[in-house]
Formats: sequence, C-alpha cells, structure tokens
Amino acid sequence: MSSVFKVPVGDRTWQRRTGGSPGHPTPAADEPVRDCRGPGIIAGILAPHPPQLLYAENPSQNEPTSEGGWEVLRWAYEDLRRRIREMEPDVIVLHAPHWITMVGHHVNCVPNPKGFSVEPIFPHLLRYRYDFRTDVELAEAIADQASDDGLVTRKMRNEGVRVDYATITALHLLNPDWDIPVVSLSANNNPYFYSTSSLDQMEILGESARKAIEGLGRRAIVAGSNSLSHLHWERELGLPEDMTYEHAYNHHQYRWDMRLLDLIRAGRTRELREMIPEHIQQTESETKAGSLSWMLSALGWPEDVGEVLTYGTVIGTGNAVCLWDMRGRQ
Ligand code: 2X7
Ligand code: FE2
Repeated sequence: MSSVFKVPVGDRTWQRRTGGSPGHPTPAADEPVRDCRGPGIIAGILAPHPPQLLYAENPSQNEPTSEGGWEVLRWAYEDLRRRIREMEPDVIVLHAPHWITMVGHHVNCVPNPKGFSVEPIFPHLLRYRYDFRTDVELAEAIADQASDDGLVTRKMRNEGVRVDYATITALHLLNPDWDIPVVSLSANNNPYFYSTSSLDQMEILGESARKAIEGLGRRAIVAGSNSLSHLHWERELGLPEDMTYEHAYNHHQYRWDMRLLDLIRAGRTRELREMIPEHIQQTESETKAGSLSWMLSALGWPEDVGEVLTYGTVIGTGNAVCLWDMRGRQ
C-alpha cells in the first residue's frame, strides 16, 4: 500500500478572490484583478467519463457505432467545448479514476501516448485508437512538486502502457480534436476496497498541481473525471443506447446527488468539501477515487463560483458536467 508523509501545505495567498462570475457575488472593488489572459488555473471541470458517452458520439477513432443516446449529457459537453476554446488553455490536466495505481501517484510523462484502448467491462462500446501529446515539462514538474510535498510519486515513462478508458473518454469529450496538450494523473487508491481516507492525499496532489502550473506559467484547465452516485445496472437489456432503460438507480442516490449539486450551484464550496465523504457513503460515489477533491483543491476550494451544466444518468449512475470558471480570480 502507498504511504504519504504529511507536510504542511504551502502558501495559500493565491486563493485570494480577484473576480466574480455570472450568478455569484463580485469581489470587493479594492481587490486587484489580474489579466484574464494571464497564466494559472483558468478553470476547473467535473468531467464524467462513462464510455457510453463516447460510444454515442460515433467518433472516427472508436470502432463500435451507435444510434446516439445520452444526448443531454453530450450537449452539455458540446457547450463546454465551446467555452474551453474561448479560454485558450495551454494544457488540460486530468485526474481520472480508472488508471489505478496501488503504490504512489503516477504522472504520465510519455510525450506521445499512442495506441488502442479496449474498455474491459464494455468492449462492445469502446475500442478507441488514441494519439495525443503530453506537456512533459508540466507533467514532470507536477511529479516533482508532489514528491516535495510528501507524496509517493512516480513519473510514468513506459511508452507502451495502455491509456485507460476514463482518461480517453473525458479528454475526448473535452477536446475531440486532441489539439491541446495533456497531463494525465493516476488515481492512487482502489475505489472499490478502501475508505475515503485517501481524499486528503488527493487534496495535497491538487495543491502540488497548482504550484507546478503556476511555477511554469501555464494557462491550465484542471479536470476531475468522476461520476457521482455509482450504483448501476448489472445487465444490459438489449440496445445499449435504448434510453427507455435509462433512469436513476434509486431515489436515494438521486436525492444525494441533487444535494451535492445544489452546493456547487450556490458556490458553497466549503460545505461541499465537508459533504463529499458523506455523499460517498450514501451513494457509493465514484468521487471516492478523489478526482473531484483533487480538482477543487487545485482551485483552492473557491467560494461563490461553480456551474452545473447538466446532470444525467448512465446505466443508473449519476453524472454531472460542472464548470468553475476561474478567469480573473487566479
Ligand atoms: O466508468 C464508468 C462510470 N463511471 C459510470 C457509468 C458507466 C460506465 O463506466
Ligand atoms: Fe468510472
């Protein structure tokens, strides 16, 4: 099992609010507002990755073809893509739960990951040919910073290692042209056996990513790829994209997802941070793998910002596409 040496997390002055966002209070007039085009973390995204969403898009890289499905979630991603383009990021840094590393936090430092990824549980939905660029300088800086911050860390340099479907699906949905460099982080835990105790490590890793991004002056989007409530159907009853089967697994899960999303919409991030472990307990939420906590920690748990673009279910699991636009607040 991995271990972590807890160290005091560094300077937090970067968290100072320097701007407002639609629907949320604006900062005091005397607070300095930085250039909106400036470097730093310009946005955080909750970017769920059910392979069904990619399958439904019918991209040329994926072998299986579909009649569509899960449109409302996919339309939210479409809107998000437009907004990402406007933000002109240098890099997307992604934390996803299906690259599970049992010892340490791994950072993919392969310059050009390339290969064929077959989804092990849904091979009839995702058999995808990927080919993308890593921002190796930033990847290495995040690994070094995380190591300095007391985390067990590894720079993954093995060219042939298959990129997992969560990383591929989320990155494809965020940027199907793959023309923005990427840094991909592993999930150092096993979401199916361990407790929520690893969330504190994810928060340190988020701070490490933020420091590395700022240190190199990148304009970065940080994306945590998690579904919310995670109980799901065990059998596919016919055509995967037949939406007559698609609804929340149960009312309890749905209600807890709504409670969590209410806090995001209200920008009540401190309360959200406290609620995440309880939401995990109540719904088996995939946020147990830490991608949401990692992302919000990288943003500094900002109050008064946060949008829910949409919510929808995939084989009964809850999935929300959310955006924290940090421009002017870095
Ligand atoms: O990985 C997933 C997931 N998180 C949710 C739903 C369906 C499939 O895969
Ligand atoms: Fe997943």
